[in-house]
Amino acid sequence: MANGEQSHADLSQRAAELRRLIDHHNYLYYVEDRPEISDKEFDLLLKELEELEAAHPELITPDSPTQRVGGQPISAFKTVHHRLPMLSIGKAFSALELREFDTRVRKALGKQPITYVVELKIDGVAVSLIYTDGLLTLGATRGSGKAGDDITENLKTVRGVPLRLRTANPPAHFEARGEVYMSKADFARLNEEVAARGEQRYANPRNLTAGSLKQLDSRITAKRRLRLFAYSVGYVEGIAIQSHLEALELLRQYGFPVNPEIRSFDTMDEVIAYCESWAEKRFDLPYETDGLVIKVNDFEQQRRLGATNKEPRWAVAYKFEAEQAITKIREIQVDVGKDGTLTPVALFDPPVQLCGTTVSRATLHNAAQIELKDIRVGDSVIVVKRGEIIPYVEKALHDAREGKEKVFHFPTKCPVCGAPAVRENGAPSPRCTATATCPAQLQGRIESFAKRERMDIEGIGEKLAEQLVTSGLVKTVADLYYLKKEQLIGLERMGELSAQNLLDAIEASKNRGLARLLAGLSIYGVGEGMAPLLVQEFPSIDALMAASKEQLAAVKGFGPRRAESVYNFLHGPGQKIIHDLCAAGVKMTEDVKPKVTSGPLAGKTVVVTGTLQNYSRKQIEDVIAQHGGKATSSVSKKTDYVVAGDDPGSKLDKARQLGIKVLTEDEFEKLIGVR
Ligand code: 3BD
Repeated sequence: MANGEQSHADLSQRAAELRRLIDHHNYLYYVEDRPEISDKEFDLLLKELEELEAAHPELITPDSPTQRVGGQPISAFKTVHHRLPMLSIGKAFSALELREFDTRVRKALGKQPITYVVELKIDGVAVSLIYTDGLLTLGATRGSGKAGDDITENLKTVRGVPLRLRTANPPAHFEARGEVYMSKADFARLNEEVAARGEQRYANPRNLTAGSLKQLDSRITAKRRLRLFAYSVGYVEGIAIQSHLEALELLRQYGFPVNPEIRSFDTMDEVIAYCESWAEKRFDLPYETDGLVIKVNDFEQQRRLGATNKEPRWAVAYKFEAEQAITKIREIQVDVGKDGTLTPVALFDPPVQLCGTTVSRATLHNAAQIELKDIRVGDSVIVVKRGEIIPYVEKALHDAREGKEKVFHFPTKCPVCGAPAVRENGAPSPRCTATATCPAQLQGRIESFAKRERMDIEGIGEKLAEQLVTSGLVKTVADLYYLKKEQLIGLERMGELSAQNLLDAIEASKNRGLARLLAGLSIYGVGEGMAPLLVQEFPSIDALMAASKEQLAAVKGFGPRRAESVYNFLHGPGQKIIHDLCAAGVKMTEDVKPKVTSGPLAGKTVVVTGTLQNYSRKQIEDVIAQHGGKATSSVSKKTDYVVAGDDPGSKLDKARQLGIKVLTEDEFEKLIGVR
């Protein structure tokens, strides 16, 4: 071999060594918080690996630390549906409310001992990280909790996010959940840079974190020095975890940064003392927190407590005191919503700082509230904000009046279209009567139609909805489906490519099904909650049009008012809209699954554990449902069958303990008659 030249095997070994060293030092820095080498030495290792891989691209591995910063920017984020919803958390604003939580928990669990785990609530952005056979394969935002954006490339740039789990035998599927955040110091430095470029400063680290994760070019995200604290485990296959403390320990072992201030206690008194100990200390932390999260440790207890459709009953977020400020109302502006409701908004002079954000306006809710609180233009007012909750005007300081304050006369005409605004008997605010033509209402309806939970038309937000209305291109939501590329290109800041993307997104929305379509039509009383109930009974638009008011009123959760509203829409202004949507090819039916009430699994609860040969998890759950059964995730006395595949988890042991019938995949198929 020539001088200085190394064999390929040597190079490959060096690359592996460098990867190991870099991962190790990353781990020491971001997880253990005790670096052993300087940033400079670290950069040298990274640079050596980069050069080695540049010269020998065949040495690159998907989990190489050089792969954290990806290649080309992408044009849009894909939507990711979370396998298990990312729930939100109920809030407690005082020690009293924490005690009420404790009482509810103890009442539900009987006289069992309870261990609570208490964590700082990091003020960042919640994300999900999915590892397949140990390798990071998907990273997503929490989004609505049901579905978020695929931001894998951006999350790879977050230091401390392991690209591969630190274990020799990783589970087949592992989902970590955590909060991405930015340190106060990094925030201050980046904000300086932003200001130096003449751009608007960010109000707080959370906004800058959220903005960084929304970048389509991960090279920008990489410069933002984002960090992560993992706080729980989502969907996993191939391992059994019994408690939250075990989950945190596992996350730590797998190489995730877990917050060091987490403690556990057996009494609410101790929990409260720990929470209160952070009231002032939190300002000394290197990152921002907005409270603490208290969780029941034991998973079996968590399961028994369960969750509402929004939040688990086994966790609560303790929020630090709300912040207040005094300012003056310079003006009261009136906004018009999608259903025509006029909403008064106070504009403040000067704007005030609350919970790290600048507040220059706040809703006054409705005309009735202004009267009740006797709020006048020019009044000094107390503005309150609690964490992420929208700021509001608590009260006017009547004693501070100087005599120049003016009583606010609510408009009797819509401030946007000039049509009469009428306050019906008992209504808190007037409504604009030009339902079909008022541009503000139309804009609101378009935005609402395009929302992710409804027709999910990417690209239509406040700005574009406004442009579509003011340009006259869209007069009902049905017009969206008749837009032409040339018309769109005429709009401000709309190029050929974005016009095509928009048309593609609109085209793709045609198949969302009747329930989401109905939820998108801004029919009073019909949203995401009610629309599925309606289509369960009337799974096509023809069936719905043929329904009488009485039949509609009989739908679960409906009643005469909602029925009247649906009926009047369908046989009034909705008629043409539906006709146009239909003619454009928008799907007008819903594939509702009929309820199976007979069959070998009718009324039976089935738990699946391990990997099956012929079915994915989703498929087996569907098959169980098709045969009248209910698939659940954990084994209890109520379980009728456990189907065990390869590598079954602790559920199998539990089933045996409880004497529950265990089936092999073959036996299961025989039972349902497919073999
Ligand atoms: C944190 C839900 C549960 C697993 C649901 C109990 C609501 C943001 O440090 N635990 C934490 C933190 C957040 C959490 C849970 N533990 N949920 C947690 C959390 N230590 N910040 N969150 N989230 C995450 C949310 N995000 C945006 C909009 C609405 N809710």
